[in-house]
Amino acid sequence: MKVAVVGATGLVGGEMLKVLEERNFPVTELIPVASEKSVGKKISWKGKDYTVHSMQQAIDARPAIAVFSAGGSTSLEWAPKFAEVGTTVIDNSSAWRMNPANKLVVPEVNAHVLTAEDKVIANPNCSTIQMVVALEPLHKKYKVKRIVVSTYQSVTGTGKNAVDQMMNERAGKEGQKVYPHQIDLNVLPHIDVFLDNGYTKEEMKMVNETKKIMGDDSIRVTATTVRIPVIGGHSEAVNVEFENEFDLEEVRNLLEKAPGVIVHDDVKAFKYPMPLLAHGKDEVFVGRLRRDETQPKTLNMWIVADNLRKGAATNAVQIAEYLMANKLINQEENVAV
Ligand code: 11C
Repeated sequence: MKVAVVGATGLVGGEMLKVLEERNFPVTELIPVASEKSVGKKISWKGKDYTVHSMQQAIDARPAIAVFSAGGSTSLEWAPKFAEVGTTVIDNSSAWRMNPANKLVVPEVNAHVLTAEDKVIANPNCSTIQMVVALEPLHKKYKVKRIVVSTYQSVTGTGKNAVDQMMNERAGKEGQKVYPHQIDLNVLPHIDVFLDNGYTKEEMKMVNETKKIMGDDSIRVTATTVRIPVIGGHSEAVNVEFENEFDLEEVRNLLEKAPGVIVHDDVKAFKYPMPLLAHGKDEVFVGRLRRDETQPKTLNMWIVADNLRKGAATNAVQIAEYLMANKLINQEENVAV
């Protein structure tokens, strides 16, 4: 099928192309889309060169699927125009996530909410995705009551310029700054903009998106999101209180059987998830499983995933795979001839 990758020259767009190739997604025609300054340039995919299209050229090609990683305002303007010609948009920005009419999907948790009428589907924030993948199997069994999460997020979540800032600082070079402070050899308790309630937008995404994806407004979430000078993925210390009592061995078994989760937990062998381990992988890694000894029915866990893969590109491609497998997209009329 025809697939448009909007924002193909960005960090997430690049990862999207890799994931489409690795998972052998049945792309008959790739339509890379980028900003006007890149239109007409070539990008290489699966050993072939493809011309970068403008938005309008991509719409005229009527792709079956368009995966967007081009920011909220671009998505607000252009996603509905793709939808009008029958394309299903899977959008990585926050633009549509909390709109009641748009589904917010992590396939391991709530793919079942998707229907053929969903033409603009939202891909959640990376730090939310990895947390809900690990919590869903435990929620089903013990019912999550309250989550206290602190994150340790990779600079790749900000984009290429942030990686450059960190590497320039590391090499003692001058360069463009995207953070208000040095990031290398530092930690910033600040991701996205500050809101009137004193939290950041990233923190409130974790609060609101978690409830929507898990389909349970009663789950209480409080978050502190932190940027650290790391590349491979986001890490999270999660303290989760359940409605019901749990058994630690059973928790481990549930997580071992859960789709998309790898339990990496043997402290005697210094085995715990780290960004270096998760980098380039599609799974969510879980470790440091232990009881909170200060409160009943409460578990501490450490969750790590590659934010550009499961946190963005992989999740979007998995949504596309689900739509395809369940015949929820216009595959026939858009097939290239
Ligand atoms: C970060 N989580 O690490 C952000 C990036 O809403 O999709 C992704 C922002 C979003 O900075």
